[in-house]
Amino acid sequence: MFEQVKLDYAFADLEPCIDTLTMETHYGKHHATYTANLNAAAEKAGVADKPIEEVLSSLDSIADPAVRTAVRNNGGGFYNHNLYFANFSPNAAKAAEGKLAAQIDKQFGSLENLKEELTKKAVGQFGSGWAWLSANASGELKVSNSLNQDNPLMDGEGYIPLLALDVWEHAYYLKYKNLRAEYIKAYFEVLDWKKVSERYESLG
Ligand code: MN3
Repeated sequence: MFEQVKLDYAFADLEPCIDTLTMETHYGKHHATYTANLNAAAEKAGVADKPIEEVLSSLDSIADPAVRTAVRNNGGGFYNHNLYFANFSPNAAKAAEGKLAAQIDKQFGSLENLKEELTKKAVGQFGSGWAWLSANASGELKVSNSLNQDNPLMDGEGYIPLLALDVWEHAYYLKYKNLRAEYIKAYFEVLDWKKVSERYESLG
């Protein structure tokens, strides 16, 4: 049984950056639906007892194409949103810490440069999708984007997501309408770099 991440903040706590109605709809409806649909599809695929990371890294092992697509879309939707919501905080740390801070400086020069790269990928994602910061087993960072509910686990390159930036319209349309770039700025106001830094350390 796959379960939605429990939030350590209330829906209203991310105001005004992420509004309450969007949180209620996004977590309570969209994410809940992906999770329910994943549980049904994973049962059919015989992967309900596996860790989600393993399921998404080995989609080719699901023989039935329709079931495989259902696991890909809903499993992605489940995993991606768990990471997206878990990384928010009303008291978000605005700077990376420890090993992650050092690696960001090494590869990108500064956190501001990294945020610019992420913003470019997020703004440039045509249609629905995500922007990502991921790390591989050597600790190297990578910025990327993906279509629909796909994520770096599905690429088979050994990168594990640290940060997930949802650019589906449902993530921002109620408040920001067509202004995706405004939403992305607001996203960074409530993205907790302490949580992202801890996640990086936990992988290493
Ligand atoms: Mn979403």
